[in-house]
Amino acid sequence: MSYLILSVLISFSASAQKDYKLWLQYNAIVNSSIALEYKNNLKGIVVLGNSETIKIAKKELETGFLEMLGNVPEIKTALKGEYNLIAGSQSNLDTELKNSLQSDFQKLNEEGFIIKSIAVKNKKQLIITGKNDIAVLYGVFNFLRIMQTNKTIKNLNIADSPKTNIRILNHWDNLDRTIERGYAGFSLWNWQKLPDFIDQRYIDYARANASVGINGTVLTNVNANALILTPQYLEKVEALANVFRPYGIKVYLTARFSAPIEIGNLKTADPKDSEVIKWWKNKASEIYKRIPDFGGFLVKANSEGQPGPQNYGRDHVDGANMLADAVAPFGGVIMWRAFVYSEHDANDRAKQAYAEFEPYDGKFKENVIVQVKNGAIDFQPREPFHPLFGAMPKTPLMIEFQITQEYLGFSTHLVFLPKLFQEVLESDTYKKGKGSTVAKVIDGTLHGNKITGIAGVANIGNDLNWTGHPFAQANWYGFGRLAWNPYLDSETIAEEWLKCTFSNDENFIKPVKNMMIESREAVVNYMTPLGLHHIMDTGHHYGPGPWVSNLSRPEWNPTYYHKADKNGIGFDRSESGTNAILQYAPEVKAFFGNLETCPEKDLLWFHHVSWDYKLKNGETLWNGMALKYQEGVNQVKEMQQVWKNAEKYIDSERFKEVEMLLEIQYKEAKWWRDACLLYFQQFSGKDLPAGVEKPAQALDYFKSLKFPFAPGNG
Ligand code: GCW
Repeated sequence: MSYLILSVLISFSASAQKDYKLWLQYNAIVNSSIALEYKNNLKGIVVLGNSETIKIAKKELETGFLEMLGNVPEIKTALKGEYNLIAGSQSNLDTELKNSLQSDFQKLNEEGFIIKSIAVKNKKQLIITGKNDIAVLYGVFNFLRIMQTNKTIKNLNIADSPKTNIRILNHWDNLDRTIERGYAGFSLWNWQKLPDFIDQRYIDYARANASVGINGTVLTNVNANALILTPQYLEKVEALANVFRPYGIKVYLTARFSAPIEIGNLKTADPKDSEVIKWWKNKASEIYKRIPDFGGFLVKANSEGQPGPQNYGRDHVDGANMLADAVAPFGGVIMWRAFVYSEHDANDRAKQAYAEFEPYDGKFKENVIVQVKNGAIDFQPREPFHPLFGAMPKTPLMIEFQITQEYLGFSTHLVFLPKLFQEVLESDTYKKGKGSTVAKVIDGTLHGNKITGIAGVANIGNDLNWTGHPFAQANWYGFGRLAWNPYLDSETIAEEWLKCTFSNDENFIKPVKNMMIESREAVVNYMTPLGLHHIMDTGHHYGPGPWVSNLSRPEWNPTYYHKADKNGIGFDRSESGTNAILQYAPEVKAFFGNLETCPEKDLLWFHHVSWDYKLKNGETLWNGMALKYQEGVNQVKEMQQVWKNAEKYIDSERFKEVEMLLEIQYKEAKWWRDACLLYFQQFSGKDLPAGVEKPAQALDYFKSLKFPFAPGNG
């Protein structure tokens, strides 16, 4: 092999490995004083216990030290001398250590950890502990993050517990390995080779999740296939569960409501039918025999054509409670989705989930948690928070975010989603007075719920870099961090991620972090500014399609959402319109309902206003909207510049990937701007204001674009 080919191959694989390694790069620490501090203060490692989980923790520490500092401290089997890193769970600590940490342990829940500099018999040590081995593993990953971000370890005193119980990825993965709304290749789950072939990817996936505290995974699409519940598949699920278990990750499945008919030979799936009840009970015990820590079921029922209890004249409570009874003896939960709307309901789609679910408050069994999307329509670049948050005080609600970018440019556009997630989590529902934030609803503190959770629709596939776009890894990472602590600031998350993924160099971090933070507003600006929503093209949802009006269901048409006409644009959800604002607390209703107080970022979500409506900056709505579209385009251009300047700080492969993707994003931002403005201009009848570039093509051109094989669209 020639030298050239060889070196190309080597550099390719080295670089591809970087992409694959996500935020666990463990780059050598270049700051010599920090490196020295670690070396001087950590001369030995004592790992207590010998479970699979503890072995993983130990290996992780060894890898981390070796890669970041060039060598591993002495591995000791018992505590001797000083400057040791001790890692082990409470029950494995000696009495003296246990006693000295008593008050710290009191602060922890089952999954929380302590990282603390302590003195034992006057000897300095650093301890990582928790109530069980999984908690220790979380502590180890946290410690390695401290190392990766080059923080000092002088006087560490951390006691950190996750604020939610169920921190879960929802994979919309089909059994044929296609992924609904997946843009990073095919499903990781190789059903054909399971259970005997364990792909290294499963292990790496579990490790990555554990490193950010994710503790659950729903393997299958909510548009469910009953076959996953047959023995043939359960055997495969069991194999995955065995891989994930030592990483603290529970497996869940989607339950197709009609499964008793499809795979159980019953005539009905009526949740009140005794045969059906028995079938699910047996199915649950069959699953738990294989997977004793099986998490439970996620169910999409009577939504977008999925079967459900309503097919038998029953309601969501009947359906959820029947399944809840089946898994309750084994400690399982039912995550029942509130994503419902009907084409037979002339009501504003944004009102339907609340209208249907709010009356069910207090009626679900204890082990049911209702899963509610962050907004009332569908994972748009921006939506006001879902009115169900805070409205069901007697029912645990979990939030569902979409990490995969169905409506935000697939895996082609760089959009840092934790900024979006944070905006929702911080929103104040006012349901129990000021400060009743969505975060407090879902972490259970507002209403004192026992089960709590956050779900994220995964953006992971079998692409080399897992998520299609190198920066989409940050959305997986950030989701995990916010699931652990919904009060984290997205800037903190961006900074951590950048340091762990690329470099600690401040000259790199500062501008690139700003770029990430800005990226969310950029996508809103060039797709759906000022509260516009759901104007994406049909079916695949890629690119603009504000003109689409021919779909069978009215609420699938973009024209339903923007309601542009000669007089103006926007969906009137105020008192003069559908009065959807009535579903919010009075303070919020007043705030959104009044043009004076409604934030302009939500304006067209709640109001239909004239093209001449005066915005706060003095511009007319038409001019302001056009300028927003232009601003979005300009922001992407700036992102490109920031990235160019970052070239010298990182490897060339990831630099190039992102550079090419940003070029596409820039092209497509212009596409969005031009297509939307040309279309809306037909109604406004006004010229584009100064500062907005003239469209390069006519409207018909944009309308003619078709994407027959767009990914993720079934
Ligand atoms: O946003 C819509 C998507 C569907 C998805 C559905 C849901 C899994 O377009 O692809 O189906 O939401 O969340 O159930």
